[in-house]
Amino acid sequence: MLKPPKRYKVVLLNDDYTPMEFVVEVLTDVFHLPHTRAIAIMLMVHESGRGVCGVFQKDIAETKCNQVMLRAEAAGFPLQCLVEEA
Ligand code: NFA
Repeated sequence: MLKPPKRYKVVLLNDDYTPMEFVVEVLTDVFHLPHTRAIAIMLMVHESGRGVCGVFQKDIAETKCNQVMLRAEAAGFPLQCLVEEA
């Protein structure tokens, strides 16, 4: 029997240095979220310390997580994200 693939959350972590606008831009670009949704997730991460950007199959979750980290690193911000089993 074919079993459904496991699902993985991409979790964004808060920090004190990454600008809010940069986080919103990354969320809209990498996760193709509408601007309002990206703002809501950014604020949730800012206020609670972490937030889920989306749930995907493993390879897609890892690719998106890498894209977030690469963009943050290229811009010189300490934004972090991680993948965990949903
Ligand atoms: N806490 C950051 C600030 O005050 C904003 C931020 C939100 C950073 C979500 C990382 C994730 N500039």
